[in-house]
Amino acid sequence: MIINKMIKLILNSILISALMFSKGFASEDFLRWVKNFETKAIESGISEKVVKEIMSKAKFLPKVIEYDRYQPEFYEDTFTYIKKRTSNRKIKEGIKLYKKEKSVIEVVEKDFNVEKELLLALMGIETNYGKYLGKMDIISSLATLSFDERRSEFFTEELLILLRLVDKKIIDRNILYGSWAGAFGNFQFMPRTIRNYAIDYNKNKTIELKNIEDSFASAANYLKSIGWKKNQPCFFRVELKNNIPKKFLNSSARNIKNKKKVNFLKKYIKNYDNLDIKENLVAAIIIPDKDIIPGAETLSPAYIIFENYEKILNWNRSLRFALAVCTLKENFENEI
Ligand SMILES: [Ca+2]
Repeated sequence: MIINKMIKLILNSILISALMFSKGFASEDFLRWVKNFETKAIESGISEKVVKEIMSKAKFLPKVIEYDRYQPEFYEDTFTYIKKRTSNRKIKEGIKLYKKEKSVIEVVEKDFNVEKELLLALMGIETNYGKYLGKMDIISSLATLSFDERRSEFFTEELLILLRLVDKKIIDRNILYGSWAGAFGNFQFMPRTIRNYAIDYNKNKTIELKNIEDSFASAANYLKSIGWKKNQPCFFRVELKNNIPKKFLNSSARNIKNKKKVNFLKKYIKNYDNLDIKENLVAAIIIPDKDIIPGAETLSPAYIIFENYEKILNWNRSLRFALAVCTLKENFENEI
C-alpha cells in the first residue's frame, strides 16, 4: 500500500515537472488564474491598489508543487522523528534564547497561562528558534498552491486572508517571506491563524511574527484560545496488552476515535502501574507508525494521549509532531 503510494507520488511529481517545464504552460494558465483571483479579491472588498500591486509580483513556483507532493517527514518513524527534534543541542539553544528573553517570555507565560516550556518547544521545532523562517515569497507560494488543483480552495482562502491583513495594514507587506506552504514567522502561522489569533503585544500597531514579543504572545494566545490547559499531561508512552480491541488503536491524526476514561483503558496497558495518571482523565491510544512505516508493528510504539495532546494536533495535524513538541517541552521542564 505505502510503497504503491510512494511510487504514485514520485510518478506524479515527474509528470507535474514535465508539464510545468513544457513551454508556456505555467505562464499562460497561471496569469489567467491571477487575473481571475484579482477580480475575486477586489469583489470581496480588498482594495484594488493592494490587490494589483501584490499580485503583479506573484510568480508560479514549480518547487512548491514538488514540496507539496513529497513530504519526507511522513516517512520517518516516530523515534527518529522525535530524536531529531529534541536533541541536546535543541534544548541548549532553547535555554539560551530563554535566558536572553526571560523577562518577555515570563510575562507572556503569566498573561496567557501557557507554559513557557511549551512555547519554547514549539518555536524550537517550527523554526529552530527563528533560524529557519523560510525564504520563500509566500504570496507566490500561496498563489502557486491556489492555482494547483489539489488544495486550491484552502489556499485561495489563505491568500485572500493574507491580502486582507496587508490591506488593513496589520501585516507589513515587505516582510512576507516564509515556508513553501505559506507559513510565516517564528511559529509558522498560516494567514488564517494570524487573522484568528495573532496579536500586537508590544502595541506598535503592527503584528510582527518574527519579533519575540508579538510572536510569543500570539502563540500563547492561540494555545489558550484553542483550550490548552496548563499543568495537564500531554501523553505517556505505553506498552499495550495483546487483548486491546483494534477500535481503540488510532493511527490517523485526522480524527482521534474511541476516547475513554483512563480508568477504562488502563486494563490494556502493561506498564500502567509505573505511570502517574489521574484515572478520571479522558484519553485515547495512538500507534503513530502503523499507517506510515511499511512493516511497522501494530502495538508498538504506542502512547496514551490526553486533551492537551489534541490541542497540539490542532496546531499541526501530525501525530509525531505533537509527540515531539510535548517531549521537548518536558525536557525544558527538567532544565529550566
Ligand atoms: Ca507589534
